[in-house]
Amino acid sequence: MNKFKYYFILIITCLSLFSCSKDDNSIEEVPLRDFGEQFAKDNDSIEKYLNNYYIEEITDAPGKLEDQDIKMTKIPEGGNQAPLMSYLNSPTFPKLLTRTIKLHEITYKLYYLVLREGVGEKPCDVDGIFATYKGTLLNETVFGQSFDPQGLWNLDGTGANGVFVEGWRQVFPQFRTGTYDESGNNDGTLVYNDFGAGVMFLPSGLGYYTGNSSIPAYTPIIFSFKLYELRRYDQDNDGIPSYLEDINGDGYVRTLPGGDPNPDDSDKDGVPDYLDIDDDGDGFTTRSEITVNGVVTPFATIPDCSGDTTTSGRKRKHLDPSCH
Ligand SMILES: [Ca+2]
Ligand SMILES: [Ca+2]
Ligand SMILES: [Ca+2]
Ligand SMILES: [Ca+2]
Repeated sequence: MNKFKYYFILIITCLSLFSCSKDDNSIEEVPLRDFGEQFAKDNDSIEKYLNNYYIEEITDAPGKLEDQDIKMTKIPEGGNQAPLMSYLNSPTFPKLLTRTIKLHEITYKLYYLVLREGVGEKPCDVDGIFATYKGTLLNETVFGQSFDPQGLWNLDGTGANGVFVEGWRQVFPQFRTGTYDESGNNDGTLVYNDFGAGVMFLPSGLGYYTGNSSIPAYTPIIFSFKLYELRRYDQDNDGIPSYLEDINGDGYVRTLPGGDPNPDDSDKDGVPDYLDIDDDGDGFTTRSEITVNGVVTPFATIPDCSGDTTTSGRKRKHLDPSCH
């Protein structure tokens, strides 16, 4: 039943993406640019930026909202400041890292700068995150920002604050949340410390490919960001939070269009575990397999077929099609 729902949602999504151009016959439809060619251009622009800009300042202000603000500035003519690119794979922070992503039938390279990793938990790519950000174009134009540490963004794209920027879903799982002191500052705001903070440099294919009201089409973008807290979701309501349906434990559970087969689809039916109400495809829903006397067993103590609830790495019964 849920699989049909999943496909139905996909169909609705496709329709809503393309419906705008259909009513207007006077405008000729422009085909999308080739993802590979556009990525090559964007990557050149981003690498040029990384070679021509330096870190002028990282604000060190523990407990304050401006903590870990970063100012990146163009290296002046003849200047000897260390360019951002010089932090590539640095053993110490800040460090510039890359991630490869198979999507749109091509392989993207994504650069991101880690100012601080954070000390708490890592979100997976369909969790909710409490984060602030500042978005700029490579020419330093600010196109958007949010300063509210209690602003919730849903990486799965649902809700009013659903995230549709692929780069966010790729980068945030590499960072951790921080700590907060609920007794707060004198003005009632919470005191946040040791949160993850960084900067992502996104080719347009991982940002807003065809643009939006404030970003021109086919434009690479930069987000500096801070990750304060997260909210776990159970998208398929099977009693197991989605981050625990991440079979290979890499922080990513989604299937990317034009990417690799999803390792987190236990029964290989095309619906990843986090959206599949019957993960092992044995005809018994996951929720029914892990419910005892009306109570859903917490993930930590879901037994394997023999009743073992403690051995790490055991095949939990909801993932064992020979057992239900
Ligand atoms: Ca689930
Ligand atoms: Ca995974
Ligand atoms: Ca499946
Ligand atoms: Ca099952």
